[in-house]
Amino acid sequence: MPPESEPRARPQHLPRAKRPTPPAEQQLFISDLHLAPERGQLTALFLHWLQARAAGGGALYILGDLFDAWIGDDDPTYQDVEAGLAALTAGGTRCAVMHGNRDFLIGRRFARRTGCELLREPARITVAGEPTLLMHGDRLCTDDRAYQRFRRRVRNPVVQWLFRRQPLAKRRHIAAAYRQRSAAAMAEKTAAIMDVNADEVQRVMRRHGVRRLIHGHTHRPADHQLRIAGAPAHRHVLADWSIDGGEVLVAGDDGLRREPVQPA
Ligand code: LP5
Ligand code: MN
Repeated sequence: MPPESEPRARPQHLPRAKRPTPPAEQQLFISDLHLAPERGQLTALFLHWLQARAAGGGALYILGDLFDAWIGDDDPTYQDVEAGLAALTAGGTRCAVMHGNRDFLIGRRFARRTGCELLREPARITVAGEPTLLMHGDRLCTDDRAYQRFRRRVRNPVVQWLFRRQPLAKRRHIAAAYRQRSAAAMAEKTAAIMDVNADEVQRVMRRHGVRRLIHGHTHRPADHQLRIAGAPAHRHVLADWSIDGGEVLVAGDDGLRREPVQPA
């Protein structure tokens, strides 16, 4: 579901943002920005938001698909984004990045350059005083058998090793071919198949002993109430971003709330 392309913007020319910074204990959760070189306005929106809202303390959790396609840490395409993240972490905000189904090749060199921590999925952390599980969300879509087969294939370390050995141009070409095949396959799938499987959600939450789950991937932002072993539980689905804006899930002293991200 990529947003339409648009002229390239130059984020480094943005006016300096004011900094009404969050208190240190706030945790910010985002996912599915799908940043791409042809979507410069979206990159500009994100970089501005990093300075104006995320900076100054607390923790930012990026739960997958920050990038539309990550083909290796040696790709210079996203240097502007890396610089923005490096400035954020240098300023004292912690930033954790989880792999999504588009950027699972993000590696240690990216982490070193940006000061971000790579967060293994699923990650169990404390949010608003409660044990909470963080995931990208694609693993929960177990009804989408064709995708799960594709996932096993591209997560295979040997396949990844072979892919990384290819020149950048060839990797770009392969990623574009995957995208094209995937878009064609998705056009044939029902919305229900591409959503999370309710039994899998229950199984994962029980296994990790949590009653709160935060994930992205499905682009269906909502706060779901469910019951686990008879007790109330919550599944928070993060929103995807576009040039028209985005959304952040904010956890602070007052619990969880959604905050819009609007273009200037
Ligand atoms: O992300 P989204 O929402 O668009 O779609 C996903 C699923 N699609 C994917 C595929 C990615 O979009 C491809 C981009 C990868 C970029 C990274 C490059 C690094 C490659 C490294 C290799 C080691 O994840 C989609 C789900 C959907 O979410 C909802 O959950 O349905 O899954 C599919 O559509 C998969 C298809 O069902 C099967 C695709 C078969 C592709 C076959 C490969 C063709 C070989 C081409 C040759 C070179
Ligand atoms: Mn995804």
